[in-house]
Amino acid sequence: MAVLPIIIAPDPRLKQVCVPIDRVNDEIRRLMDDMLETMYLAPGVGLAAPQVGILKRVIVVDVSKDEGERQPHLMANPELVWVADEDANAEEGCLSLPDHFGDVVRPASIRVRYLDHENEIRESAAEGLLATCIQHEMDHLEGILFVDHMSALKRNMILRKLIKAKKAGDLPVVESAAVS
Ligand code: GNR
Ligand code: NI
Repeated sequence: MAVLPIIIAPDPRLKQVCVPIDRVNDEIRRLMDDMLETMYLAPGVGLAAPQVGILKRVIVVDVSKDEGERQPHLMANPELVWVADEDANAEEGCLSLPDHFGDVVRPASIRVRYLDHENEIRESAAEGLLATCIQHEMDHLEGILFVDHMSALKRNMILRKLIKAKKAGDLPVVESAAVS
């Protein structure tokens, strides 16, 4: 497994709509495993492939608190097949917007259909932090960040601070893969 560099906003790679994968083959399984290792090290409770520069519809999530009892969810091509009428407001953070937080309203519970690590179609229900996190990761696959759900004033304040921090050398700047 490998730890991958995480892209910090603003960055055009975080604004792209990601492409579906054909099947979960060895390459995608390896990507999922690398993303999980990257997420645990960060540490974070979720990670989407575009955050490591891979514009494919792959996400990983683990909201378990106890390191001894990890509960990783590895998902390719996730789709919401049901959302509750009831909304929930939760404070969100993002590894691509380090040290910034904001409240986001989303459906309180969901059902999500996806391909798992073994390329099997699965469907899971989620509520609470797990539902929040899955929706946050699915947003990344559409090029949407949690700040896009906030006012333009708050969003631009955060993005300007990140630009400043990158210029000051306080945040990593991840290069695009070289074109060969
Ligand atoms: O680590 C993360 N924490 C978090 C907290 C509340 C709502 C969503 C998240 S996801 C975030 C990791 C991340 O950036 N995933 O894309
Ligand atoms: Ni995020």
